Order: sequence, then structure tokens, then C-alpha cells
Amino acid sequence: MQLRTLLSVALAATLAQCASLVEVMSFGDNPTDIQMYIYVPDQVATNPAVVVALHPCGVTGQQWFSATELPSYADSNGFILVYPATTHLSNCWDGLNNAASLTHGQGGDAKGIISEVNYTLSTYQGDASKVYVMGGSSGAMMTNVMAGSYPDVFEAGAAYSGVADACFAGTESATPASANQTCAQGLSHTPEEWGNFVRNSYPGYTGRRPRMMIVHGLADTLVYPAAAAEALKQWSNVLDVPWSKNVTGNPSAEYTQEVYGDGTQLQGFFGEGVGHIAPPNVPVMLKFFGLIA
Ligand SMILES: *[C@@H]1O[C@H](CO)[C@@H](O)[C@H](O)[C@H]1NC(C)=O
Ligand SMILES: *[C@@H]1O[C@H](CO)[C@@H](O)[C@H](O)[C@H]1NC(C)=O
Ligand SMILES: *[C@H]1O[C@@H](CO)[C@H](O)[C@@H](O)[C@@H]1NC(C)=O
Repeated sequence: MQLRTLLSVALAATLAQCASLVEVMSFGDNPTDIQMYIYVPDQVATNPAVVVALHPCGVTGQQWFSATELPSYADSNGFILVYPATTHLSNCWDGLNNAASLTHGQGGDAKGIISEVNYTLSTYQGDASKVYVMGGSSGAMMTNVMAGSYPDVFEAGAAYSGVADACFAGTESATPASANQTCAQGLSHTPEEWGNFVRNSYPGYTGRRPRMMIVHGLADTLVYPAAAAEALKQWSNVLDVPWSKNVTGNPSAEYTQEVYGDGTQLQGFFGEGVGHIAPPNVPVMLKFFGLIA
């Protein structure tokens, strides 16, 4: 009996020390009724960086939390993870409406995501100059949308198996079941046209733009690899960094890295035999973000 009490006290103490993903019910302006989950590591840094992680279609925030190594890196490096989640459009993000997510301050899921960032920065005294966004598939598409509509918020982004910002503009939905797959099958524009979509999503903005990493599998038959090539055309134009070289076998044998400029602003990775979704290589991403050495 005493031993059991002792054990349960010890267990409770262990659990109390063990950070977990928790839902935040109220976090500000939320026009499309998205959800917010947050992971604050036990050893949170002073003025922590914030990484927003956007789930693929059909997946919950909790499932995306379990899908990558981000939580263990948050534990060892003290940054906060935010997992927005949507239950609408088959759990796909709504990066398709010029009157909402595709325009700065106009609403949509994007505005709820920005409210989650604001809530996190103010609640945990986060560093507003170190806010990052990453995502897989629909989350990658939304990563490019967030970087386009809110360049003032995000320092850098990483998109795994997504499409360029505004690629879905004017479609009825951005789910894999939509009749209109023009975008996912590699809708092509000139770099200048793609760049204009980004510039038009925040007219008059002249500040810095998020640095971007674009990752895609060459064996992806759902969102064609051409979609990632289009996203690279877009950010190359917006960030004004030309392609400079390819490095084969980086970070692993199946990948070729496309370096733009000196690689600090823009990088692409294409994986031979890699399907949908290209698995996020978390340390490579965090090095690009500047969150680990
Ligand atoms: C987030 O915070 C910024 C800076 O304080 C503010 O301009 C913006 O309106 C806020 N956005 C939302 C959606 O709450
Ligand atoms: C299909 O989607 C593209 C954008 O991805 C859009 O430009 C085009 O107008 C859409 N086609 C139809 C028939 O709605
Ligand atoms: C990198 O090089 C450019 C220019 O030669 C090609 O157009 C790309 O296809 C190539 N990228 C990959 C992944 O091989």
C-alpha cells in the first residue's frame, strides 16, 4: 500500500515534468474555426523561437505532432511548437481564396494561424524575429501561402511535397479529391508571374521575405514534382536569388540539393524514388532555420 502510494507519487512527479501537446481553446481572431495545439518543452528557452507545423490533408494536429522528430528537437533546444489544425475541407488548408488566406490580413485559415502565433509570442515572451513555418502536402501548400501572405511574421519556411503560393487560386477546393488537379499536376507560370502572386498578396509590403526550403519526391504521383520546381521559380524570383548549383547525394543518397545563391535564402531538395509525402529531415530543416548548429 505504502509502496503503491510512493510509486504513484513518483509517477505523478514524472508526468508533471513531461511536456505534452495541449489544446488551446481561445487564442484570438479565428474566422474559420481552426484548432490550436501547442508543445512547450519543459526546458523552454528564454524568448523562445516558435515553429508552426502544418499537417497534411486528412490528418490531425496530434498525428502530425507524432509524425516528425520536431518534439525531441524542441526538448533539446527549447523552442515552442504550434500545431494548428483544421477539420474542414477533409482537414486540408484553405490556401485558395484571394479574399481570405491568399491576402494579408483578409481572413481564412491563415488569419487563425497568425492569431496562434501572436498568442504564443505574447504568452511565452517568444522572439518575434524567430518564427518559422513548416508543413507536409496540404501543410506545405499552406507553408508557401503563409510565407506569401505574412512575410512580416515568418523568418523562414520549409515545404514538403507542396505547391507554389497561390497555385490553387480560384479553385473550388484544394483536396486530393477535387476535380481540378491543374495545380497539383504542375500548373506552370513564369518566375515573374509566380512572384507577382506573392507580391500581390501583401500590396505595398517592402520588408524582408521568408527564406525558403522546398522538398519533393521525384516519384510523387499525387502532387507532381513539377509543382516544387514551380515553387522554386516563385521564391527565386521573390527573393531575387538565381539557381547556382546542384549537389547530388545531399543530405542522403537519393536526394539532389538545388542551391540558389549561396543557399542561405533558398534551397530545393528532390528525392529519387521518394513518393508522397517526402519525409521531413528535421535536423536539415532546423539548420536551415538557424535553430541548431
Ligand atoms: C498579430 O499581431 C500583430 C502585431 O502585434 C498585429 O498587427 C496583427 O493584427 C495580429 N494578428 C492577428 C490575426 O491577431
Ligand atoms: C483549375 O485551377 C486552376 C488553378 O490551380 C485555375 O487557374 C483554373 O481556372 C481552374 N479551372 C477551372 C475549370 O475551374
Ligand atoms: C539541377 O540543375 C538544373 C540546371 O541544370 C536542372 O534543371 C535541374 O533539373 C537539376 N535538378 C535536379 C534535382 O536534378
